[in-house]
Amino acid sequence: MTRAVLSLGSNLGDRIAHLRDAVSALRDVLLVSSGVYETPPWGDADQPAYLNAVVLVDDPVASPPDWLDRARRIEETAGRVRDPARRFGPRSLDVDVIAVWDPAGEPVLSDDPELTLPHPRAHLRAFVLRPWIDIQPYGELPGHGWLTDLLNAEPLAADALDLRPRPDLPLESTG
Ligand code: PH2
Ligand code: MG
Ligand code: MG
Repeated sequence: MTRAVLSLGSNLGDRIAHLRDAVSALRDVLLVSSGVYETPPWGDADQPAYLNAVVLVDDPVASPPDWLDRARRIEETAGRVRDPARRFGPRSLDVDVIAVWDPAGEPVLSDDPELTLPHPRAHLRAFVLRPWIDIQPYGELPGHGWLTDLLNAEPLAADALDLRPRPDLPLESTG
């Protein structure tokens, strides 16, 4: 059994539909999903604003690479086209594996370039940590400390001011 935190992002097409389709594709393993945030583009300013969210998932058999495969399949279903020249460029749907825990609840650490765990830039991204706090207020980013400490310190504290909660766009339908 592994538990994982996945980050969802979209800034092309019907952004909320892409995020909802991803959540729906994860229905069988979904424990909880965050609120949705409208976020300024990070890393490459010349692109539209994103919608971002985070989900906590759990699977009795999935290994860390299984989460990556699953994330990629969900991106492909959303029509994701990879532009090797724009690593941080616009995308219909991005599903990133942020952190994974083993059956004993220990964080999985990996420096494999295919799947580095935890995600090598998660500690720099308010658009990942802020939604994550929604669902795990006492959460820790393995190797970096409490989410709340990371988000309250610069440079993330300044970035967090620019995230706009979108309670009008719930990820899961309540009907
Ligand atoms: N993803 C990127 C690059 N920049 N900016 C925001 N706000 N949200 C993202 O999900 C994002 C980004 C590449 O993965
Ligand atoms: Mg990403
Ligand atoms: Mg990605």
